[in-house]
Amino acid sequence: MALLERLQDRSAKVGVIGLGYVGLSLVREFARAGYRIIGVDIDESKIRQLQDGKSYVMDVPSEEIGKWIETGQLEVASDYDRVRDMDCVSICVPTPLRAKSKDPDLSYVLDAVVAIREHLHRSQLVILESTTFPGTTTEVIQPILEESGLVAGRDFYLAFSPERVDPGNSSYRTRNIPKIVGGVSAECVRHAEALYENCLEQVVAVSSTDVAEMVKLLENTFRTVNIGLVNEFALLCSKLNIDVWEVIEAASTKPFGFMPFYPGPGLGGHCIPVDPHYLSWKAKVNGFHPKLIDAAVQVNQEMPGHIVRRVREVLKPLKKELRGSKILIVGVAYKRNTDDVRESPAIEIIELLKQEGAEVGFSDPFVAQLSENGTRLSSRPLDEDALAGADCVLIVTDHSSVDYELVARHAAVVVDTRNALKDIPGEHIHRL
Ligand code: SAJ
Repeated sequence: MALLERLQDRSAKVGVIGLGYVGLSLVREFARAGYRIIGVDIDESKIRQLQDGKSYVMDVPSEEIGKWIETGQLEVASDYDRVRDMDCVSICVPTPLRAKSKDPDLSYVLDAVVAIREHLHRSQLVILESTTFPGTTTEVIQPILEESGLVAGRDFYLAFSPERVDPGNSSYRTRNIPKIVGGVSAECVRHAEALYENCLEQVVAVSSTDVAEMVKLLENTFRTVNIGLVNEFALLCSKLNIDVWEVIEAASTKPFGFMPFYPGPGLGGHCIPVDPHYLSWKAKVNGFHPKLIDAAVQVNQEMPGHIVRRVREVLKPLKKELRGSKILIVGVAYKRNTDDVRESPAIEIIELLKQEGAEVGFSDPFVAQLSENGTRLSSRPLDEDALAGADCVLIVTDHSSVDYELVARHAAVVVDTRNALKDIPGEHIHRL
């Protein structure tokens, strides 16, 4: 039976490469739609946890994983051989940046694609979901897969569909986030649509993989640039002694043409600080210099340094220097109510404070340990001792569960980078 029919009647065996927060969220929707799934991840510990019915992703419950494994609906493996049994393969591996050059690092994608090539078979559907620069699917992946002798659009199907998972967002899950799909040919799009239409509420086909790749970059670069704008506003407002938070709140009353963003200690996560670099890199290799995007990236990158200067400023009237001062950081995750510390600005802020000779500790209800420059810091309980024992309390992430009244009551001085203490008065509270 043709793949299209097997996708439509859900008898097709779907594969997911990369079982992180994106891959596992996709597995969940495939499972709910009734597909049989083969999940592959090179991290053996992930495979073991899944086989034991344990989840390591906040949004995918262990009970569901246990049920899929028990019923045999989900099989997981750490080797790519299982690709040969897949009718379609969704690639959900990381696309980070190279540490030094900040250039795109497609090594995880290339490893997966080279492995898939070894097992690629006729009428298989391959879909890349990882965020990347426009041209990746047709200029990088397609040639590698066609080294198998099979031709995309004729012998197998090749598409790009950007992941839009927002970890911890209970209103928008993979199922009800519209799914963008672009293909190497009309047939490729058609097959990718048939797969997703069975498990997601809305599928939006675009005219090419380049467009689909660019859609995701626009979405996230839009955020980076607007966060950069509001961070610059914060720096300007503090020069003019204007409360930027009040300005944003009042501007938000405009019912059209405005979308609030909020200043902060810098950009964290695996998307927003990364994606604009993928775009910039592609632009520059094509002789285009994205001035505005680069400027916004720079503003955001300078925020950790600004926060450290702010701490130094508030200690001065107390005749204290950073050197020898005890700084307690409240919240180190990259954004509120998540345990993810990837690219968190807190890490750079800790490094900078330590370079100035400060003694730094942290308290985060979601993060038990943090490794920074090779040393491991453990989260302290947020209690009166910890707060009163610090020369300055620095709020970097505004988790909802933190008792901010307690912080304001016992801290000698607070630098609040998230307006977490917005309704709490106090001369000792200093906002961005
Ligand atoms: N941030 C600010 N000010 C803001 C918003 C965010 O400083 O006004 C900071 C956050 O603290 C964080 C970083 O920017 O450090 C990124 O925050 P984010 O809210 O953009 O959250 P992410 O990184 O989880 O972005 C994801 C993205 N989802 C995908 O790429 C699939 C993004 O497209 C979503 O719009 C975003 O979640 C979301 O809306 O939550």
